[in-house]
Amino acid sequence: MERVIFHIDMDAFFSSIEQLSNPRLMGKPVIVCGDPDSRSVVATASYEARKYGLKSGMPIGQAKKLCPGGIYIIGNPKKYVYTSVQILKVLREFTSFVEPFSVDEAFLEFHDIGFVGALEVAREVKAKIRTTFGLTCSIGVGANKIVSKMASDLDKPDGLTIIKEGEFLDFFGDREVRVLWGIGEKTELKLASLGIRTVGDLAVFPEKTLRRIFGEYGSYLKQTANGIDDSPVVPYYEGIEPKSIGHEYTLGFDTSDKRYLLSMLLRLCEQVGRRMRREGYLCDTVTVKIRYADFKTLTRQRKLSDPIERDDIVFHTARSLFLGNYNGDKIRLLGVSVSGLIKKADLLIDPIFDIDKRHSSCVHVVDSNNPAVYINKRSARIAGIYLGICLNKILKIQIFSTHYW
Ligand code: DCP
Ligand code: CA
Repeated sequence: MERVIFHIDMDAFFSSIEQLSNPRLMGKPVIVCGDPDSRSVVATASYEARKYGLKSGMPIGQAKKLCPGGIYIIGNPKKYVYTSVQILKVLREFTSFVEPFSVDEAFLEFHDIGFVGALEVAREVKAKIRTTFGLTCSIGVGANKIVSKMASDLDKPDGLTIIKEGEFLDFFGDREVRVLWGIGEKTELKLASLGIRTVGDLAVFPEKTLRRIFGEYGSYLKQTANGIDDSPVVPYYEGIEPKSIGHEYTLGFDTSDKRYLLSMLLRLCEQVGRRMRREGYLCDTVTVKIRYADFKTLTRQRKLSDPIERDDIVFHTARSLFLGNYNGDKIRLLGVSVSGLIKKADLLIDPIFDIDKRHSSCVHVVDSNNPAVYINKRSARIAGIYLGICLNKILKIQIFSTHYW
């Protein structure tokens, strides 16, 4: 069965939605961020604002200097998640093989339509998204996920790029290795030390040597550089579980005040615990993230002896990780996440939580203040899965963190 994979990536997703909800914003530089008067960062900038050099993750102060006439809007995650769930539904009309990849990206798999058929379908998908939502997307088409993902980035916004089998290196051979999906800065440096600068260099480099240096990952590198990938598109209705649940917080000011930092850590642990219970998970690993004022970032994690869902144990572990690793310098951002998630419903024995009634009633009170996130029961299920997937993507994690909102 011949596969053709689409990667759909919505253009300037959050700001396009804001422009759509307020036509006066159309054609203007719109920046979606946290409180623009505090130390938040840019979540995204409309293409009009990108002309001034604005991009995701840029501190708001810097953005305002580059684009003083920009319209800075506090983001509304509910609206974005709602829209992405609706978009997924529309995509499901084209194929049942739809894998949400982040809040505004998805892979679609088609069988036996060939690249000519794919062009037609891709145009239909774009038209449908435009007429249904008034939004544009960019689509990459390829024989696998890596090729389609990289293709969708080539012609943004409102692009459509098809890379047929055997054409991957024509498109990417001369580009620097960092354009490859899954290659970070460290790998790039290591590759450079081997004289590998471009995708083409990597594509012809002996796999044996790569494996000796990078282990299994060496084979991945070689294959990716040749546009080879057989990873499946996993439709979301088959049940994708989140791998971690986390929150992070950029402090209002850099500080080394331990009491304040620990109180922030406690707040983060409560948020994480609340989410775990709401989504019905227990965890067995706690991770703490510390970003110092100079942006040096440290993450430390500890595995617990039993799966838990209690904030106090999460906090106790996070506190001990924090105190054991904190060097006393000023901190800019703190984060807490839990992983090793287990569905509570899948446990054969009662978790500690159910036995400890006192704690149970206590968290009930905490959780009852929780604002409703989901729109209705059905979309709650989809959004739950969806949020979970988003949490797995380092970048997208930030959407749901107090970082912005
Ligand atoms: N996002 C965020 N923080 C980041 C990156 C992205 O909150 N550091 C949010 C805002 C984006 C959305 O996720 O609108 C999707 O991210 P993309 O990287 O796909 O960026 P955009 O859709 O905004 O732009 P593009 O047209 O480049 O895809
Ligand atoms: Ca996007």
